[in-house]
Amino acid sequence: MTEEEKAIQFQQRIDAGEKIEPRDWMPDDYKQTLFRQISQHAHSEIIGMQPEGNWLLRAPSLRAKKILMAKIQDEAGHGLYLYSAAETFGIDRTEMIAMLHSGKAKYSSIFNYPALTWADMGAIGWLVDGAAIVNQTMLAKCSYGPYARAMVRICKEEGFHQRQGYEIIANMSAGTREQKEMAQDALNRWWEPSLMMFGPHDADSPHTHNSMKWKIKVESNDTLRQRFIDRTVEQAHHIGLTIPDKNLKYNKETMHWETSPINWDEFWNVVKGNGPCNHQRLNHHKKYHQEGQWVRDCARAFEEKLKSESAAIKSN
Ligand code: FAQ
Repeated sequence: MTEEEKAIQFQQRIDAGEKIEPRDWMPDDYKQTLFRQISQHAHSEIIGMQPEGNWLLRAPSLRAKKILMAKIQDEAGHGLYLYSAAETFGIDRTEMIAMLHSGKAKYSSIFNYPALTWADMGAIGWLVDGAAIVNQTMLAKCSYGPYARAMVRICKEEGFHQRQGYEIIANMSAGTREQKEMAQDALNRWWEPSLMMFGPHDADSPHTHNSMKWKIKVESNDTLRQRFIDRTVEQAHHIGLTIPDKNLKYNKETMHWETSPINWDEFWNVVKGNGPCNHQRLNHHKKYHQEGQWVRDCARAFEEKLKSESAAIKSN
């Protein structure tokens, strides 16, 4: 088959809803788009452990600490599934981490904001994991098999993450005046950055057209953002919190909540590396990656030892 015929057949498989697997033929652009997105997603899960890790030793009860610990460990697991899915393109994790450290690979803008109080643990679970679920439930239908399968598993855990965050915020909202103020303050600070997680508007998103044609994304950035807004506004009202947007209004005709324009200058500034915590997050990752070198060396030496022992057994 010519390259052109292969491309036509590939698109027919996508249109028919078939999954593409690592050994199947696929266009280079499809590969590159997926590799960029999956590796960025993996880095986000790992860098995303930092804002919550910061609060582990200050959790207000043993129960809260155990839940937070389990959640952070889940995020590490998500990173591992996603690095494995990205490795199906023949680039190993060492290279992906080098790309993160050099600034060639991004991670989600949301993790460049500081977690200032315990209420932020609630806001991260409720809003950040809440946004992640909306996005990832869609990605579970993605055309690339390894990514779609990783997403199914991840979404199950994200459901628990969102609920534990909402529980923290709901309890604080129903608590003392100071606790309610902390919950409101966390919502004020995390609301707009959470809306930015979905990426630029569809009209300004360079990748959406091809990603939707290839069913990497089956819904657009704006559609998903609106779904998140509609869900979250109701959840905030239910526990007596106010969405920090003076232009928020319900449109009875469209049956959607309308919000103020998003500050895209801030978004691009954060994406370009100038957010409040970009340097801190990346330096932290570099430091502990370097300090963990001996663990990787031991694991590699052990693997070599096993290989040579099994070769010796086979030759006897
Ligand atoms: N941050 O054309 P589009 C989580 C970039 S996991 C930084 O719309 P696309 C769990 C984009 O890369 C959160 N960069 O791009 C958790 C592109 O840059 P490039 C992570 C962003 O890919 C919770 C350019 O802008 N989730 O939260 C962002 O079609 C708590 C143009 O954008 C995922 O990664 C952003 N927010 O759509 C963990 C989900 N948005 O390469 C720990 C998978 C856009 O041209 C604690 N990713 N950019 O230079 C996706 O679904 C997509 O990649 C989008 C962007 C929707 C993020």
